[in-house]
Amino acid sequence: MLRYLTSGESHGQSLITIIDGIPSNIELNIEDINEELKKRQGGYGRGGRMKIEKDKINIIGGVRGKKTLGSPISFEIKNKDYENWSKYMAPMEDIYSQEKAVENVRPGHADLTGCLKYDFTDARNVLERSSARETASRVAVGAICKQVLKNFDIDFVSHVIQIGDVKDTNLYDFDFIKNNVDNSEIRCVNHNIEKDIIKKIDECKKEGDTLGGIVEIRVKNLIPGLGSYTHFDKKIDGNIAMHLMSIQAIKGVEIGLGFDVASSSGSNIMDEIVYDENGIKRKSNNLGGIEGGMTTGEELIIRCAMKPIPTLYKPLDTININTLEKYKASVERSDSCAVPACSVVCENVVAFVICKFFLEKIGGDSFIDLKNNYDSYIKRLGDRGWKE
Ligand code: EPS
Repeated sequence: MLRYLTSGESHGQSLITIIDGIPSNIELNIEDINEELKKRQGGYGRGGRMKIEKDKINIIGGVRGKKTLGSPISFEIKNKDYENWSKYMAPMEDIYSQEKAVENVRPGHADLTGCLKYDFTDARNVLERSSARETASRVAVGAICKQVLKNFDIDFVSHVIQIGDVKDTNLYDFDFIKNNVDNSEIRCVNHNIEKDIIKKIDECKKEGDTLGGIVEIRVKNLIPGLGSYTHFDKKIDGNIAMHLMSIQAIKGVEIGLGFDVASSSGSNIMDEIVYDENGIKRKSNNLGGIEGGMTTGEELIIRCAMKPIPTLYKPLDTININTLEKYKASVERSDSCAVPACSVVCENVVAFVICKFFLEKIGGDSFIDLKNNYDSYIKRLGDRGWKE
């Protein structure tokens, strides 16, 4: 079973990750992993921290001579900012915790409930781990998973379709998004609305406020049958939603038409099935590539709504958690808009889930076993009328 664990605080020494279940003899390209990390750091609206960090993966175990060993892969992403924080964050030394204490808990962040639950008088103990800094680990995990799946032509892309109230309602081809998204500093492929969004982020930043938005993730060249209808926890849509909802600030996930399915009749929603020289296909893809908790082989279309970051330079009303007196919330360095970065995070989180279900369906301890099992499944599907 593919699984991973992450550890590390936002201003601690580093982020540590162990990923277990990647088969042996998968070639890894470190530049591609670092490129994903770089994309996560980018995007118009990011705060000061991204000027300090240059996230890079340092693989420690589970890989030899650029090939996976089939054993757990461990890696580290260093926090350069630790140099400025060691006297407040050192794990095993006396620290000056009071100087960086956060007592005026920020509405919308984990601060208040985290302090109550874990019995802290300083919300720094909470925010250091609840920070979206942790998503650097998740992106690197997804980037490794993508390198497994690229051997089977499974490809991923993500883009921003809404920031604040500026929305792009077009549905683009996968390749169009792939070819254009990295040229946009807000990861939005519609250049007509790009300027409006940048203006909106600038205005928001000036007011000390933050903006959320919606990102879309696409996966192409999938095979039918990842996931299962047979039990609730085997459904791939349920797993995708669970992993995406666990990303900091995500408040909604939809697949295909998503919430719009509710306002239309069944005959307008279901994707009719045809068989011709291209094999078994659907005439449309309203259900976003998943039926009965399984991939259909059509493109996966997923959207996520991100709330505005709760750390505001224009702080809201709150209380001091220790005195319970009324205060304005603590002001911490923050991003005015992290929606473009969020699209990179969501894409890589989906890559992990797809890889997990792919490995479960296809199986194999080594790349060659995986390849043989894949070919045999594709052949069997071919006998039933499905074509790649
Ligand atoms: C982040 C690092 C953080 C923030 C942001 C995401 O850096 P710092 O706290 O040092 O400014 O930029 O964190 C949050 C949005 C949050 O809510 O904590 C990163 O690496 O993505």
